Amino acid sequence: MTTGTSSALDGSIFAISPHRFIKSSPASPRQQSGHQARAFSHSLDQKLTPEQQIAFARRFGKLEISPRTEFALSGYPEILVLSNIVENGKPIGNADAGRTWHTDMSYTKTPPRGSLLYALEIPVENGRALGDTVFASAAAAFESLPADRQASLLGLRAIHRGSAKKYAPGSKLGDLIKDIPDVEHPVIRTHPVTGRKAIYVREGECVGICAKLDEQSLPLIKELSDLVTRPEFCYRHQWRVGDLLMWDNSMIQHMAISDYQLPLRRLMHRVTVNGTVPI
Ligand SMILES: O=C(O)CCC(=O)C(=O)O
Ligand SMILES: [Fe+2]
Repeated sequence: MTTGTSSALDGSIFAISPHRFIKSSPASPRQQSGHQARAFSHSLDQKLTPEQQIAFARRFGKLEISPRTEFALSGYPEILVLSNIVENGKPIGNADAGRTWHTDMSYTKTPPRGSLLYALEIPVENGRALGDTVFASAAAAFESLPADRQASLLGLRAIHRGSAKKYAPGSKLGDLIKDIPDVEHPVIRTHPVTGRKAIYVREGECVGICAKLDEQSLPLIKELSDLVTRPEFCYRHQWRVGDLLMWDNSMIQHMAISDYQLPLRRLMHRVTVNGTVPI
């Protein structure tokens, strides 16, 4: 596991200061794929207004409006608040987002292309930040397989089921997505801009492989899921206030670590960029 540098991810996630970009023209396809080529993570010590985060995210495509409207930032339906903070007896954000390994909303026909998460408050205990996020390169995992094994996976399709996801008890998102019909996506996904290939299945969200019996597909889903999250493909981000991380959902899986609770507060603003049908 890499901590403090994101080299394990080979550029499918990056931390950046949008201030340099916001005023310029929309990102070209080449710039848009440029973030595939490098990754870095250091304290950016920046302040972003909701307008600036939204303007920056728009450079990469149209923005999603979350179904969890009760946790949208007031006046900004594009911003989803992730937080454990309770004000006047009411949670101000989604407190349990992403607690298991996943790629965002793979249970939809057009899962988001990328997500931009901005840290406003980070829990700290004994000088150490808590509430890290771990990212795994599903592309590096695929590339680690021998060529014949890679070839055997191309062309397979997996069934993704929203209701199969594990949510914290009482989670409203679980209720919202429980009736979404199953969707099929390729087991090996190709990046729409760079052509890079990555494993796009996750145990607990994929319930089968098309045209295969459960006895074959479930062990395959487990094997590929375990491969993606091997320590050598992971990067664990220890957040600092002001960090903005953007990741590419087609190439990355991630998980939020739940190792803090009130009175330690965590507050994040998340913006999601629309995606296309996975190929
Ligand atoms: O809060 C986090 O660290 C990540 C939550 C998550 O999975 C997401 O924003 O997509
Ligand atoms: Fe997520």
